[in-house]
Amino acid sequence: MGLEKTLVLLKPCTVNRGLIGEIIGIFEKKGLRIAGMKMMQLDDAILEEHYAHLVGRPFFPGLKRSMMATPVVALALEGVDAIEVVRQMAGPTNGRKALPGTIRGDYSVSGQQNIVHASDGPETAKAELARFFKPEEILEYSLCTMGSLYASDEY
Ligand code: IDP
Ligand code: MG
Repeated sequence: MGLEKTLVLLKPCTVNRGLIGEIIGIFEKKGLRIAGMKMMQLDDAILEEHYAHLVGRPFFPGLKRSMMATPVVALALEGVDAIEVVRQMAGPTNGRKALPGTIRGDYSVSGQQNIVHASDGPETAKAELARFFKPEEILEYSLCTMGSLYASDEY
């Protein structure tokens, strides 16, 4: 337990479908703090690093194209256990398998065009936040609602 930060990318499918505000709103309503937020155009280099575990896969060129189709919105989200909380909110990779109630389950019918990227563990969260944000772009303010979001011994 403890406050953690995690990286979310709103993918180009989300930008194209006009869902930026709606998806950010889901994270806000959950009670996560937006510590960083920006739009950026991804390129080959950053995607080959970000999806290094998929570079050899046959779908990688298509995945890369889809991730460069428009800018993405990068979010640094903070909360207690935020890495796991956000992964659970995203749901499984394939939107057809993801349960209703998850972001992918509610907004995606695709194994690729699946609305969000979310860091999958503490090491990846750290590396991915550093990949997409300069240190000064992650802002350390505190929400005045903390006492309504958590019990005092939870954070
Ligand atoms: P994750 O996003 O749920 O962590 P990963 O396995 O890390 O899933 O894959 C990264 C992204 O690559 C997925 O979100 C999806 O957009 C894409 N992807 C994964 N597997 C496939 C596939 O079999 N076909 C097409 N795209 C895929
Ligand atoms: Mg992944």
